[in-house]
Amino acid sequence: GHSEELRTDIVTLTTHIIAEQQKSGKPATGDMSLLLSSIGSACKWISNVVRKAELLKVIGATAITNVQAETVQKLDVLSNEIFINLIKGTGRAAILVSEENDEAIFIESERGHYIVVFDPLDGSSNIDCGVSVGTIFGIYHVLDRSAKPSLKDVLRPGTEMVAGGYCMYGSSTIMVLTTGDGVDGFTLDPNTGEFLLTHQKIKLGKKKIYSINEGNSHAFDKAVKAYLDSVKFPPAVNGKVPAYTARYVGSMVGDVHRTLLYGGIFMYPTGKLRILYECFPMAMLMEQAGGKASTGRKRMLEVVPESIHSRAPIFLGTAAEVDAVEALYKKLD
Ligand code: AHM
Ligand code: MG
Repeated sequence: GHSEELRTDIVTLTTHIIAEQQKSGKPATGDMSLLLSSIGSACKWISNVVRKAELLKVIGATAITNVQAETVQKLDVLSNEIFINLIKGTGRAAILVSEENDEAIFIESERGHYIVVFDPLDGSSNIDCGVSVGTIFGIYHVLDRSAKPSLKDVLRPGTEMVAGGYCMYGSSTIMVLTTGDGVDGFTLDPNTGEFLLTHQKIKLGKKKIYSINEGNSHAFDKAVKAYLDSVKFPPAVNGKVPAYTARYVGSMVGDVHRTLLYGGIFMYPTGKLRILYECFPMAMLMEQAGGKASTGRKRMLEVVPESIHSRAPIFLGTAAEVDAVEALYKKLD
């Protein structure tokens, strides 16, 4: 039979980041490459704990109770510690903002010029039933390298983000990243422990899918209700009703990942999701993949968060769908 030749033209997350930096022609210190590659390492470790979680609960339970009735650490707390330690270890960050920490973390010694905002394990309410969860992150430069880092460096519009992405712990572990020149995806190869470039320059798919927690309908604005009606009850074309398909994982990375690859629109209109480390990175990815992201009333990336954990409504996906939502807001507000 025909045996497939082993490929040798391998592009890893790290080599890809370095190549992109060189291509951009900007003088680079390698700080950003180091940061992104440490985010990659953090995600591998988080992937590992996520994948062991169920087994540890069942098999590890007795072993753990023997050691002073200590409770098993929650996965989101564990993921947060992993992420923080790996980023701090690069010496390239000045401020860290995590969903898990009420206050921003200002790095005192070995400080660099970057700010990393992140949700170490988003969608963790899904973990006990094996549904995909993920890490979301964004990166800013500090405003002024010679000044002492402050919250002013963080409370900035998403248009100033220099990189954003997520890592999804799904049927495989996949890292999706933008540094402002398109979106690329890297799949974790469990054999070599490398993130390999598997999805080059992702462009939003074209399927008609809407994704929303409709249990919150009682709280939806008129515009959202009107939009939902329009996708569920479109006028018939040649005797067929071109209704959309509904998909809702309830895990932002899962819902955004599907939206990127297949197309459609993801909505969380009641303002649960956090601007800095949930909305901005996903909005940046969408725009870089040819889509849009909006609060319904304005471009998501132009929002300026009032505080590090501020929330906003979000609509993201295919440009035409997001435009339709915005038009309804203009009309019905
Ligand atoms: P979390 O940060 O507490 O995990 O909440 C964020 C998650 C998102 O992943 C997801 O889009 C949303 O909450 C789902 O919310 P709901 O369960 O209300 O539909
Ligand atoms: Mg979250």
